[in-house]
Amino acid sequence: MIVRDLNEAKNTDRHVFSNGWDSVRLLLKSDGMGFSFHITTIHAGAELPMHYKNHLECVYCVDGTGTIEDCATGEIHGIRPGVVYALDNHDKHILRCDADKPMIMACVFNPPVTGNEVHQDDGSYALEAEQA
Ligand code: 9YT
Repeated sequence: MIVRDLNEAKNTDRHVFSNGWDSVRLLLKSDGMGFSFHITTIHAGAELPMHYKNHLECVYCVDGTGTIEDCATGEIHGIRPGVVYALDNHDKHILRCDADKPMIMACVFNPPVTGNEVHQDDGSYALEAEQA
């Protein structure tokens, strides 16, 4: 059994920081679950274009508000606590966080991330095999 505490994982090597977001990877590929599980904070006012070509991702909003734009259709969906979105078609999207406070998101990735991924220019994470 694996038991971890978000507050203890903060500011360790499980906690990655990037432009407009930071993420605590509570479960990684090395944990052997077949998926990874992250608690991601989207910073207030952030606008994040993303395209996970190599991964499926599901995201549940725990706190904060914003929108997700489906780049294929132009459709914009409200994000608020209780809303989940699943990128079942590797959907290219833009996540926007309202300016007043951050969004706290629980994210699952399949296949699991290893912990070292950074966004590539096209908004994706490389598959492990593709990484140098
Ligand atoms: C909501 C969102 O941005 N999910 C992506 C996960 C996060 N960027 C991470 O942990 O890499």
